[in-house]
Amino acid sequence: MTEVLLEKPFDSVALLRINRPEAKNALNGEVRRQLAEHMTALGTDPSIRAIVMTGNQEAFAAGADIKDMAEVGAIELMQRNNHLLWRAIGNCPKPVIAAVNGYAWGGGCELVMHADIIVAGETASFSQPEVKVGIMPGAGGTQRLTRAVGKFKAMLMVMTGQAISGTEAGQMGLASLVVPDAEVLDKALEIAKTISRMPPVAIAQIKEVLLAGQDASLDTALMLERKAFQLLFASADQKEGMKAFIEKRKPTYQGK
Ligand code: CO8
Repeated sequence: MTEVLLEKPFDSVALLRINRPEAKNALNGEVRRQLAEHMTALGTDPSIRAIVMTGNQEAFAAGADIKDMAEVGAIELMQRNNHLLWRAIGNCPKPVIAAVNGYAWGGGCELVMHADIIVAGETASFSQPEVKVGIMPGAGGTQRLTRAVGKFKAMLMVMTGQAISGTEAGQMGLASLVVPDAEVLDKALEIAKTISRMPPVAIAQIKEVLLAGQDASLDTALMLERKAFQLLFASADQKEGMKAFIEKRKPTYQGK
């Protein structure tokens, strides 16, 4: 797999790099397939506790590959079943951190929004420019963006294709953290390392409940939270975490 490179910068942390620099990391079928395969494998690999996905300094990804879809028909597009590849990324049970430098446009911005935590460089560029090529976002750009920044900012971005900087993305709620461009990957890896030391069962429950709760009524979401909270008292890591606190020592979590 060369369109998406897998590295292990440290124990328990995987780094996925989109690797099509000649096309500004445009997401062709192969990139999406490889991303989905990696996410599926890493999602069930007990040795992995956090995943960072990134591109390069110029581009996280400048969109879906326009050359790959310029002549496609609606039925062929439907039969590509691309949503299954996107779903594999969105359904990854491990924490996913996007480290964003350069263009995160179109499908690239949508890919970023599949992550749980977004670290953006100050001069990164976020945009949903699909309307400029006669289409609209098709992998969550109208929905995840609206949930992140609200209706009015989302409408402005999606209807004009106007790009915003990483700094603006941070102010609007489209990034968890904004740092100087040169520090993006290190910061994302540092966050991944911190999370990788947390109890994995609790991290998995936090991710699942937070995401599922977004689409539920408040009462249902609070019930989901309560059940997951109670479930964690069946974990060895809860016993270890609280015992370690009382004994004034560092906990050792085993993911059990
Ligand atoms: N698709 C295909 N090729 C691309 C893309 C892309 N999205 N972006 C850049 N490239 C290619 C260029 O064609 C060029 O190739 P070549 O050297 O062969 O001419 C190479 O990358 C370098 O790009 P530029 O020379 O254009 O570089 P610049 O620095 O001048 O400009 C930009 C960079 C501003 C990012 C510019 O390349 C651009 O505007 N790209 C297109 C951005 C865009 O419109 N993205 C949205 C695409 S539509 C989409 O994402 C729909 C998502 C739906 C999700 C569901 C999918 C199935």
